[in-house]
Amino acid sequence: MYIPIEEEYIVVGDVHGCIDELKLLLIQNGFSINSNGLINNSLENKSIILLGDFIDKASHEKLSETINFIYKNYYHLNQKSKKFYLIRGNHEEMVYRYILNDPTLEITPKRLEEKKKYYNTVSLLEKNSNLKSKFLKLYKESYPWFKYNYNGEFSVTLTHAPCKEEYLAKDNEISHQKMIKSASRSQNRGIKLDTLLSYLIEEAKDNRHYHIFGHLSQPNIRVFKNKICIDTSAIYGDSLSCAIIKKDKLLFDSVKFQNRQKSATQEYNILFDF
Ligand SMILES: [Mn+2]
Repeated sequence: MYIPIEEEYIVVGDVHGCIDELKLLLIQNGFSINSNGLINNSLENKSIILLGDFIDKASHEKLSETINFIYKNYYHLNQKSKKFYLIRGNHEEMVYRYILNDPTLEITPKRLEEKKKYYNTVSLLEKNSNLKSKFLKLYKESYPWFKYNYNGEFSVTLTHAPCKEEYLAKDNEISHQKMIKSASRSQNRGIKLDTLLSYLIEEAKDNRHYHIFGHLSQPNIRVFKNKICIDTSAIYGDSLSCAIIKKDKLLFDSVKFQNRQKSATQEYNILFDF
């Protein structure tokens, strides 16, 4: 879906329940948040885009706060014109399938273990129907890609996961799946990301038609030519990052993990590690 080029965008990487960091990042970028948790929309030409995976991994308390904050502000900011966009991540998709008992999701002992281990939002939504209906509404508002097409020299395509160019910004079921989720690292342990996702390096170009994605939980923003990963592992105790798109400029900003909840742990598999 193409987004208006008259707007300035703040594109935030994988939030995973890091609500304190999300608020701080927005404030750091000129937004204010009132005592009711509403984002001030006097910044008329600034829009917010979340790059997907705003749920899971965090505590139930922080996940509730995150869903409530996004829900409230999604409808608040989009009253007159669209100012808040949601990209669909693999975590939103899996949680959606679990809570709607998707018949194509075979429930095996392994699945039940994964549900507990990776998708802890499911048990939260199962016990809170109000939060569940908010999540479902947000899920239906989310989309696999947005594209900012400034001119022939500069564009930015946004997806949750990296994908091959043949799938990028395409509207068919396979392309949507590819933009939501890339090859699983948990099922390819020991393989370097640069091997697993070698197409990213092969397809990268020295031009200003950028592809920005999250999903790969990196220690910092990773850039190779026009391919950029902005998932900087907030819930793993690193930072929450954003890209700022303003006319034909691309900038970045981050806030550190605030230690207001327990961080998750992971072993880094670094992208563009050469
Ligand atoms: Mn993801």
